[in-house]
Amino acid sequence: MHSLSPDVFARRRRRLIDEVGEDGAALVVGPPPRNRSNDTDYPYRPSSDVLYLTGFGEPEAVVLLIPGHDDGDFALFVPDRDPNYEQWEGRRAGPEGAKEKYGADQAYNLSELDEKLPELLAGRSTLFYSLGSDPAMDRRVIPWIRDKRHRRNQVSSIPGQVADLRDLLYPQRLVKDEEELVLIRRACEISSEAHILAMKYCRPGMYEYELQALIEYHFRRNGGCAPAYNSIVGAGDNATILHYTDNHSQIDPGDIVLIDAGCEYQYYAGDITRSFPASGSFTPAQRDLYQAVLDIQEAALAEINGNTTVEAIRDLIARRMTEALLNLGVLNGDPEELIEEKAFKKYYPHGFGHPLGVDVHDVGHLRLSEDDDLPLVAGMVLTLEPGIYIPADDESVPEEMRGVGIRIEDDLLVTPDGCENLTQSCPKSVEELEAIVGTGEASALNL
Ligand SMILES: [Mn+2]
Repeated sequence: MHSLSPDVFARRRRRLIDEVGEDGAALVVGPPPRNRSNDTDYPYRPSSDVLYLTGFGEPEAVVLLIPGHDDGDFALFVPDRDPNYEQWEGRRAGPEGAKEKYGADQAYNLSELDEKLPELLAGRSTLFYSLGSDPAMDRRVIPWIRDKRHRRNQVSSIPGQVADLRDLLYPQRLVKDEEELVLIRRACEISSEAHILAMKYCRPGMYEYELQALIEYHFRRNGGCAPAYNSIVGAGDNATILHYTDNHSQIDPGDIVLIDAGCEYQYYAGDITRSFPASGSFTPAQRDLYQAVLDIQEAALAEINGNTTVEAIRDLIARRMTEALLNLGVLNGDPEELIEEKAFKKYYPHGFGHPLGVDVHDVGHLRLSEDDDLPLVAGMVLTLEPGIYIPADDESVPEEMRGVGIRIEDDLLVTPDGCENLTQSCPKSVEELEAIVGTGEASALNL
């Protein structure tokens, strides 16, 4: 099992501390556990920003970076130790553990937060905080700021302005360091193996959730914390629903099965989509649609490098997608007009990808879609995932193509001159898919 060394977190905090400067402070607040039903919670997933800066995984942790503070830059507030809680629910690090294991210069119990925070913020003019990212956190933080503003008349040493922490932290999170790339590579590898398992053991007559179970079994068995997002296993026209997660239909022999699933390994996400024929062979119409998506994906992949932009890739895909839909008889009309109108959006309504990292849609606001005109930079990891989805009831499309959904998604590390496909090992050519689907020894899994 890999994990990040304390040095990695210290380096990340140092970069942020240098940007915040001695006039400011940075505050990151982890969310509380979320209730699932009655007295049962969802498994706790720490805030990605807390994880990125500390690796600390307990609920409601508060990270405070106070550059140049006499007692050290890095203060961590952690849940109070409580023998009763720990007997029932699990171990807690407490302030001592926060110092020893997580490198905090100053560590406090969460119960000390309201008393300690004003003290630690004294003399700072700007508080960097991600206001609006989580309403529950804001409800907690806004009163601090409001109270401080009230008290400002008497105590001039309390921060009077709030700046957006995301402007400093997200550009940093977007470009991956060598240590985290090790974890991302492993997340991608486990994800790829899981897709191969699903391909091998797919049989018409199975239920979608059986393939989901195989995939998630493989994730967990290899040390994955969880699926990085809800696994999508859609057969037939379920594949045309972009975020289909019911996964409870039976798979018919003529179906294309679309699986979009990725492993979260040490809090880093993999994200792969494959679409394959349940029976092991494509119909001619399915094959034409599939090959069209694959050609577009490979054309775009060849253009991704550290010297291009999101806009250039998006334009290339818009053009290629329009041409492909015309060739397939799905769209009709003048190519230039159709591109101008974005007519392809009816059949390919999403962006071509997104950055990948601690979050599956990494660093919040970026989707590489619509109006983003972001330069691609070496060290970014992003997905490339064109698709074509033909609604079952679309009578303007040749009948044999209706109710087919295809998406092909790989995870790419941008390099100065090109990109490295981190999910290369997951089969995607027509020949590879037809050769592998259904070849698993049924007795091995008691199918
Ligand atoms: Mn994706």
